[in-house]
Amino acid sequence: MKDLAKRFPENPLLLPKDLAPSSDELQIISLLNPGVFRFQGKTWLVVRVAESIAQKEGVIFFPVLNPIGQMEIIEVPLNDPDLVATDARIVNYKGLDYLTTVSHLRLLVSEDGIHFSEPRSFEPALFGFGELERYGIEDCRVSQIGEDYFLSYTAVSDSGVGVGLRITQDWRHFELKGMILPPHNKDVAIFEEKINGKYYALHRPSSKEIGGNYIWLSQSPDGLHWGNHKCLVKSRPGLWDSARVGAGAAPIRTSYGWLEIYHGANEAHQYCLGAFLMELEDPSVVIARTTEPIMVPKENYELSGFFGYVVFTNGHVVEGDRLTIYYGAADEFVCGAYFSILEILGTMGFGPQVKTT
Ligand code: MAN
Repeated sequence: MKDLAKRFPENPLLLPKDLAPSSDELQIISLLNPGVFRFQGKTWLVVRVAESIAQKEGVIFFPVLNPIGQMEIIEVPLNDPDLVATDARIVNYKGLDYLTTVSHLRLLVSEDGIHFSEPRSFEPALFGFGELERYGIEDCRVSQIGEDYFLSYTAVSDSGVGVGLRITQDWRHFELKGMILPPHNKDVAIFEEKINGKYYALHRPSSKEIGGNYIWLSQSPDGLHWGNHKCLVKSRPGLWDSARVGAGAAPIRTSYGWLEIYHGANEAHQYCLGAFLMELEDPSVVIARTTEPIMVPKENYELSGFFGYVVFTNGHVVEGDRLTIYYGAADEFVCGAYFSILEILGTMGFGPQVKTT
């Protein structure tokens, strides 16, 4: 298995202790899965900050936002027969699902793409707002279309997991567009250009009975209302992406097609990265897909943490052939890695190194 990623020697770039929690009684459990954008000549991250309350022996606490956006803590004895707590990320109590952490999004800025700090005079944090974001907002993708930055993120509540959208031009004022795709859906990557006058997005609805966790494509006249959905990329039995697949950040335009870096996981919840290529004029046509992953967890900070054996990306910067991805490692740390776009295309049989006779 060939791992094409050149990890930053400075990894992990961000650890939970590097930021202050959003209030005194909370602690940051994880910093992960940043959206990425360029603005005013600098590299910016929209990092997911997952918080909880300090745990004490014999009980489990889980946080939820109340209708006016304040954090409330639910406390349950660990030996309560109505509690099912077998996954670090999610618990079930009296038949209802809860997250063990609540996430908000934090803006960080860097001159060199390696050392990040909180910016002055910008909205530093974005929190869940309203009924459909009571369990927080997560895994934001940032797509720049003209002057507008589209923030598509996972909105979690007791009603389910859907996709929220906010739009900004200046990173100070945000228009809240509400839920653009209802539960169960996440991993929305909006293309940064219109194609034949239409907006396009990759998304990941899930079905518990028939179907699975597949990547879909949809179209929109305005970036808000999405239709003409098509199922594009499925999980593959017996391979590294056998249980779920989901889009990373906005597809990258190359002369061979739209290149998408995606995550895939197997039944043991081990997350790797792969790539696929869509036709430029009609992205509903998938031209190629990597058989092997292009990045596999292997460093200590990817193998153990809040949820080990995870590399997950939803943000990148493209400069010529160099693709810099920022990624969540072990669901706890923010890291960076470089790829050569031509090398990724080469593993799918495209690029200048392919001889045509
Ligand atoms: C999964 C994981 C969690 C996340 C929830 C809700 O369980 O990705 O990290 O909080 O889904 O999106």
